Amino acid sequence: MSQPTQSDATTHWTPTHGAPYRPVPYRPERMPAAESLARAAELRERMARRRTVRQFSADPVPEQVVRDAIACAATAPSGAHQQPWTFVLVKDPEVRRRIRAAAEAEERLSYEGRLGEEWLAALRPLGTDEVKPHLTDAPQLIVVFQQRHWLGEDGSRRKHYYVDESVGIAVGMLLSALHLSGLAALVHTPSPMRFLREVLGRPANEKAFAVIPVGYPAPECEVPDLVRKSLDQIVVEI
Ligand code: IYR
Repeated sequence: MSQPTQSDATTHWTPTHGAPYRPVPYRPERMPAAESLARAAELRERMARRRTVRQFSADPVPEQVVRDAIACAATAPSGAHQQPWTFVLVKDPEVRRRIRAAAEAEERLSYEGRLGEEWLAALRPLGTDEVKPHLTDAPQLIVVFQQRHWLGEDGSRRKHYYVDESVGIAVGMLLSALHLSGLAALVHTPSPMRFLREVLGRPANEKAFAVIPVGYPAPECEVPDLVRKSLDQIVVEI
């Protein structure tokens, strides 16, 4: 089959190579149980060391690590394999200043009362506030958009399914990939996020999902002393 051209890809994109169902064999080599156990234990330990970071060093990170992490995220399962996500890597310092100014303006209203007392009380032990230096200071900034529906270059629309779930899974995989590659990140959700589509010039079918600064923790970085729930508290075996 010939490769689709760019224009085919944007106007006639399909999640497989076209209907009807045409399965291909999948025969990954089975991992011996002992190796699975060892890997799982090691992974559990490494993942437990991931922390959300709000104070970043200005040191640059290898950009290919970020690209590879995004490529990992993009292997996520998605509703009808529609891959309803766009990852915008924001490098332009002026654009980042605009994002920070707009986010801090919204956050100020939120922290000054818009969130409500119950929500503000829930955040207090985490020490968050409306000042968001990471938006300009972290060496990399990824803005993740959900494609609420498909929009072809010719204006054609198609429904997307399970968009929240799909993009949530992809962002989880992105955070894991970044962490396991040695980088720190933060999932920041300025609210409301409408301004991001405008500032980043994204099309009408896209809705911002999260802003993710990426880098190394600053030497003076501190994090809240969090308690993670034990497996007993979160796993039910029936
Ligand atoms: N979006 C705000 C508030 C905030 C909300 C939750 I829920 C958090 O877990 C953390 C922060 C902010 O980014 O500060």
